[in-house]
Amino acid sequence: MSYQKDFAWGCATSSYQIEGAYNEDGKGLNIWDVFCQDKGRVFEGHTGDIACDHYHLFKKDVELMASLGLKAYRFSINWARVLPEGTGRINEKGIAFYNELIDCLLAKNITPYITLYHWELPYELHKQGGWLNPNIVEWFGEYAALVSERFSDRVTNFFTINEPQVFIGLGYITGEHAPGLKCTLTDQLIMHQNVLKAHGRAVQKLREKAHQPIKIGIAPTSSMCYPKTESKEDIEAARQAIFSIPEDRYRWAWNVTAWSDPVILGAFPDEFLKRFESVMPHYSQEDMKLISEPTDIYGQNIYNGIEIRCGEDHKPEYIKRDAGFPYTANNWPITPKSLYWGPYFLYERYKKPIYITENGCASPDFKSFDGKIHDGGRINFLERYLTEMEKVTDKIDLRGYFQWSLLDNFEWHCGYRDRFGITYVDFETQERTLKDSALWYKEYIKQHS
Ligand code: IFM
Repeated sequence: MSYQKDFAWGCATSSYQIEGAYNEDGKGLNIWDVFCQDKGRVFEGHTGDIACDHYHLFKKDVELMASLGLKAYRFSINWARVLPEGTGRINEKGIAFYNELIDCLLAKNITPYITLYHWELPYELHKQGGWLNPNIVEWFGEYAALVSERFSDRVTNFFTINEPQVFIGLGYITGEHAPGLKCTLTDQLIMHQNVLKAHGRAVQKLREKAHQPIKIGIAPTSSMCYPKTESKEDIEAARQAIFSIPEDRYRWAWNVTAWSDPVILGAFPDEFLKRFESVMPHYSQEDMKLISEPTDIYGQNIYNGIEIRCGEDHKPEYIKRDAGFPYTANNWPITPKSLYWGPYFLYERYKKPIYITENGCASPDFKSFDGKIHDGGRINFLERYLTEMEKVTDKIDLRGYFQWSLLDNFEWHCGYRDRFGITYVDFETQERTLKDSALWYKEYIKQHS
């Protein structure tokens, strides 16, 4: 039971959540810039206009990472910063920003992992239909080609799309996230198709333009399922549950298989086909080939899970959480076993080297009289989850872990209320203070590297 030699111990962030500088140096607007202007959409009318001002403070942030001994850093490119209209005209100042960030990371021996899409859809593309327009497959391909051309001389790890479950589920089904739409099921399924095809085109383009061999994967999310006991029956029930598709019409997108099966296995799960075949857009053989363009790695964002046992009818039975069950500050259940059984089941099904591309928690952090942030709850969370993750290392090919997140940041429709960082950010002064959990993580990395 031990981590691989070059295990990528890292932190993750995303551009809109930390960069700020929303209209500087030629950047175009994206759907979140515009969504946040519509007051009442986000908690207390917060916006990502300034966020953590990482655009100006990135050197300091890389210093922080180095001080923690991080081996890897996963960040996303803000599409409209490099292509203000989404396609066509390149913004060289945006490219220069990411070049400097990458160089800074490499100078500190921190390996960069780039995510192409962490929900920053250029507003100009949204006006043309965004994910509903089939042209997005080529738009995304053009963007991927640019990223590869400009950065793959130094960056060799890429994730195409972060959490399609969330940006489709909350952005186009419930409307809580940008662009705030409640689309029909037919449109949702067209977007599902366009996302899958865009992923495939990005894989092709990243590889075509790469200056050296690179590794590519997707980074979805979903609730994991874990068995109540280690009996064969409970394990099988948890396996069935984790790969099933929620029946709730507003939550169908929150599943693993409708996204990852076509990407990795080249086919949709039967349950998905049975439920949606009459509404789904047509998929040609060529489409399926594009969607399943071979990838090298698999990312999964894991925050929590559901305990399952085998019911009397031999079907998975969801176990109700008892009174007193622990929850994070934003009300997510604390379920360390999801970081054992999640990767275990995913590796069994997809047989790809796995990265935990996000894991962490929100906690009610504030400064103590001694000026420090004693976030013991987060330490407890990380210790419990990482203890479970370590146990799975000898059963699967686990390559890395990215704690979410390096900094407190803009938590989407919850604004700056939910603090996920291991670094405390004072959003008035932009002062950064390492929390106790950051120092704990530093020590953990040291001991496990
Ligand atoms: O902040 C988000 C991130 O953007 C995507 N994954 C979950 C995190 C916490 O909600």
